Amino acid sequence: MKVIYSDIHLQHAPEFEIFEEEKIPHAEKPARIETIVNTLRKKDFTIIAPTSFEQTHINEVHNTYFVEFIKEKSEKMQKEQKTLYPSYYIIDTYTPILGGTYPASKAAVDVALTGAQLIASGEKTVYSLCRPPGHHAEHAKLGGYCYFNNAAIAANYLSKKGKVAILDIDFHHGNGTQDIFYERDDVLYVSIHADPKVKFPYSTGFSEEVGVGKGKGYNKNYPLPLGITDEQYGAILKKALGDISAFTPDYLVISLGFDTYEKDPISGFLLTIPFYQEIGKAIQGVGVPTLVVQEGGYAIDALGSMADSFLQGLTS
Ligand code: SP5
Ligand code: ZN
Repeated sequence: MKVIYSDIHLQHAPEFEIFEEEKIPHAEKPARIETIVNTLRKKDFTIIAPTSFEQTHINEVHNTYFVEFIKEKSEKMQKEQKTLYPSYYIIDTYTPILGGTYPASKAAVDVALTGAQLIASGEKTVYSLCRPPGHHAEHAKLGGYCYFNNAAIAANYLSKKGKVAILDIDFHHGNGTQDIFYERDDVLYVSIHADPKVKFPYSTGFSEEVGVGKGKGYNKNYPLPLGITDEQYGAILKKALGDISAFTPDYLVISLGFDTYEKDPISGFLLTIPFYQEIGKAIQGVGVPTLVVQEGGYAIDALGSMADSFLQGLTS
């Protein structure tokens, strides 16, 4: 199985996020992806560098001025060797722009699109090791450690070749992906996540959000209370995969977060490492070509084992 990885992500290394005026160490660290790729290198995976795609793929999903904003602010920070905590085009105070942010975010999009291209040309499963993550990035807003929405850009690319379902199993609701596809019926978005009443992104991810216009019925949220166990999660995953099968997609995009893990430092579910294999197996059971896009997951020491467990299930 092919794994797409670019070391350009290392250029984006924010030191702090701001939580209610307090500067705290940034959870979204370069070591996250390094530990996963190093684990997979020791196993039977082919690690491939991405090819560079035109920026038009980003502009089909994001507002042009927003894309320019990230690029220009990042170039400015590169020159001044500073960090910007933006005041607009943003939903929170966790997502600073640094000199390396644009190159890393563009490379993450290339990692996702290279995976999508392989899936479109007949590959059954591909794992795109994107960093920074993407699912909180909306049409014209960054946030939640996300700049460009890698999974949404890949799904939009695949939507030109067939029907696409996105399953988002990050701990947090993918407000960005929901926003981007909310009025579309050719891309189904299904998300399992923590109750937004208690966890980020707070303002979206409720079950009443079902899409609008012709997109009505093509957005499905499963918000769950904190403390969810493997067994409880498995039951909800089965329902979510049922929604996806009923849609009869040609392609499946997984927004994969490992922040559902019991020891994740910022989250609150109780999933165990062996259970990721069961998740992979259940997804494999849908029988649709699948692009896996990395999102969150912050328990750095366990990320390699989680990825290994998940991929064993996915390729079983
Ligand atoms: C991609 C992804 O998983 N983004 C998640 C962003 C959520 N960030 C939440 C940060 C919460 C910080 N909590 C600090 C509590 C201090 N008392
Ligand atoms: Zn998350």
